[in-house]
Amino acid sequence: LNEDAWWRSAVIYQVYVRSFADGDGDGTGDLAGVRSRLPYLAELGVDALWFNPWYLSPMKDGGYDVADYRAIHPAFGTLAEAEKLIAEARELGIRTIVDIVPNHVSDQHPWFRAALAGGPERDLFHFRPGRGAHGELPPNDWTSQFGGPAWTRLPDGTWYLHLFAPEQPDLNWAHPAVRQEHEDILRFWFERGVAGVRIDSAALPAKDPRLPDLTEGRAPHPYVDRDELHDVYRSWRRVADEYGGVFVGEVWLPDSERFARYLRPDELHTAFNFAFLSCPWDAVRLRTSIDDTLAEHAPVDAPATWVLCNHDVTRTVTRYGRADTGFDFATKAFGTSTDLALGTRRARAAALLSLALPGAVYVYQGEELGLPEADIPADRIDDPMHFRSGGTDPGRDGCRVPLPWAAEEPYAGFGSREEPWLPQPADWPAYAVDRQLTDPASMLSLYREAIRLRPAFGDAPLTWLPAPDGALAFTRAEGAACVVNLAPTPAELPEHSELLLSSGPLDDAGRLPQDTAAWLRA
Ligand code: TEU
Repeated sequence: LNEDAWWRSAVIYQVYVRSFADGDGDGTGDLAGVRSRLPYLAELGVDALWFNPWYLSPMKDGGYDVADYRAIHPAFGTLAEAEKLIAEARELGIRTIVDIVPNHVSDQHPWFRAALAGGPERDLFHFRPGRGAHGELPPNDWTSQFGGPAWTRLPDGTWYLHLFAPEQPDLNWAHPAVRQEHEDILRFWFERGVAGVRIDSAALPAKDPRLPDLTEGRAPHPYVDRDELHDVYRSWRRVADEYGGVFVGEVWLPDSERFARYLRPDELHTAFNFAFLSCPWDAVRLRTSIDDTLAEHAPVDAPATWVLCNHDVTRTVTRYGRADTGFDFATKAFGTSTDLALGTRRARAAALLSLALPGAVYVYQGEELGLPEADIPADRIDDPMHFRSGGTDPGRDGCRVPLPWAAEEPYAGFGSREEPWLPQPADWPAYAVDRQLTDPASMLSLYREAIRLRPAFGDAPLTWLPAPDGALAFTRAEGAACVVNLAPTPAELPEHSELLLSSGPLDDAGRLPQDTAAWLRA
């Protein structure tokens, strides 16, 4: 495959810096921690690292509230250190992707502070008078993604728009200075050697200037997927092309045709495909999801991407381990319980499935360790989603817990001298990297083997093979095939094929048991 097209089939590892590794022992992960673990990432075999926002930030939303897009958060390190990290990773063959947040800034960003002081920077945001006799009601009926109204009132009586937390005021993308600034920010990071940019909330930045009520129900939507965005991303693409940089958009859209409109030779190279996050563990549904994804990408010649989890969703082994327990007469409710052994088996099979599909695969830190979702004690929750939902949503901290590196060390080897910013569950040492490295049956060993063997699938398209009910089988280049069995009946493997890797043991008759995947070569 052409070097320039590395992103078409890359394995991209997502680093949530705050929880990856603590280099200076203060309880928060940092760039020193990442640098010290680069050999681990190289041995895992990943092609690129995507860093969640590592910029200066009051951390009201895990860094998605950016106060300065050109400065590294002091708890993480310095800009010079980031440059070193980018160069050191590149020497190991690993590219870097940074996370740009165009929809909003922190309320501590100099622009918003100047706007609050009454400067012309007000035009860079959405300030409006309220409704009601005394302006005491929000300007419209929009709600925040984290719950509650999307508006906050200032002491002077005006309101400002925030689709997320109040500390994340939305930018006015109709203003030329906003566009100019973001193109400069892209240049700033491409100049520092980054190979790509993730675009946060990529379908949200443009707003209907009338800011109409949602209940007006008029199309197009006043803030989701507006046509103006395509012009913005076309000018971003011209910047990226100067540096050979690539984009991955976080484009949450239910309509696949609207989604594909972002994937153009003159717009975004790729976008996250979140379909597996909501797809049940069912052979027919998975196959349909894969076919739909491939079909929506084919006409625009963009590679598909595959995502099993990220920093916003319940960890994979927990999600796949949720078995509906039916009606519970004690609580008079339909309950769900989590069977982690089942979830882990399925997550292992899902890993082999994703890594065999055509396109790029994202691996979220800890996914390769099979970490479950953690329960966070109420008094330690950090995520604004929890607070803004009035406490009904547990928030996203359960998938953001500091990683276990060494079973025998304090805080499972995360590197902290004091308790890390989020507490680790008591069984975290059992998942530690050092334990898993010496266990050929561990999740980490499976990911390492799978990433090493993945080139066997080449860059050829997928062809489905006949498979028993409840199983999936497909082949790609040079006769490499993947079989996943979701059914209780063991599946026969194709004759005369060599087993490259399986997510669990075969049965005594050499068949593939339930919730197991295998890679084969004819
Ligand atoms: O998420 C965008 C987004 O749409 C979220 O509301 C997402 O649906 C939710 O987190 C799912 O649980 C991005 C980031 O990934 C997220 O971490 C940020 O909080 C958000 O943008 C605001 O920048």
